[in-house]
Amino acid sequence: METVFTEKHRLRNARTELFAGQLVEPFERPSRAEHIIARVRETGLGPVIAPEDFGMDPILDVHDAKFVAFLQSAWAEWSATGAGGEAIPTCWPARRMSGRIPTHIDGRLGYYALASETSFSEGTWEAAHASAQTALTGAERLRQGTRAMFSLCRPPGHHAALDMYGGYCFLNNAAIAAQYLRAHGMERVAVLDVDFHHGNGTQDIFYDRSDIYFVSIHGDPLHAFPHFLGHRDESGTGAGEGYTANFPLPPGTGFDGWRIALDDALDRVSRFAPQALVVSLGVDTFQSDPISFFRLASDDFTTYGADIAALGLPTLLVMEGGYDVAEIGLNTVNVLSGFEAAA
Ligand code: OKP
Ligand code: ZN
Repeated sequence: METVFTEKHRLRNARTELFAGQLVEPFERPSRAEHIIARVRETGLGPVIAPEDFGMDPILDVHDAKFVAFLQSAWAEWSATGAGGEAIPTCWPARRMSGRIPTHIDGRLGYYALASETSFSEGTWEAAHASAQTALTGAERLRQGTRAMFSLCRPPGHHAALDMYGGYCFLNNAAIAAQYLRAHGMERVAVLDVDFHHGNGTQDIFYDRSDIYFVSIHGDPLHAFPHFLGHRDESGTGAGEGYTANFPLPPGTGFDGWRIALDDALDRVSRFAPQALVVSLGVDTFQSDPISFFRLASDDFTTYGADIAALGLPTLLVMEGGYDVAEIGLNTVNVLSGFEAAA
């Protein structure tokens, strides 16, 4: 399997994350990608290629233009206030308040953020843009007939919605790739999200559409971030009714329970009969992930990689979460090599 990767991910290197009432070193840190690419190289998974530049159009096909302009200018606007730290929203358009977009950066942060743990730092836009191009390059290789690609995206993307960032995500890499495949000849594309957290952004972007099927297996939002989306009864709206499926699972879920949900999810993908599959690949389902509550072991990642390959679809695996940094390379590449062995 080929991997798409660029060192530009390092431009996303926030110093702070609001966690447990304190500003701590972010869980989503550059060393995550470094461990993964090291394991890709050491296992000889396949060639590592640099992303090409597909420009802004495929990003604007998925995200709101004013939101994207905000991401591009947020750091400059924040720095201009003379603030000493990184940009963290402190107020939101809560229930029964106005939906007007504020002028001041403090208001704009709250308008476009869906959570406050994700500090906006210098270089964030540049890294997010490169991450989206990494996903697009994988999509383009798939379109040209490659069976499987790994886009080693960082920062991750699946929480980024039409016009919201947060949960460590700015641009929705998987959604941008899926939409690119739709715009370039594929009639039906499925997105399977196996990250521990619900892919609220991807669901939001495709919720009213029947041409992109979205299915997610994740920690029950009653107990886990993003808390306000990902319930079992969310199944799409309008023309998209029946084209979203959610499998929220309880704290302590191990591989046996998780795999039953995966079988169901794969069955639905198979019945949708897509021309390609995009996998939002997070390995924060691992038993010792510091912010999650599933119990998968390292070998389980190999097993489910093979399960996904058995669909027989052109498959783009897009990196999302995973925060046990010491094991992230092993767990991620286990999915990829499990896929390869069964493909
Ligand atoms: C991003 B991705 C835990 C708070 C968690 C943010 C988690 C973002 C996960 N108490 N806050 O889906 O891996
Ligand atoms: Zn996650």
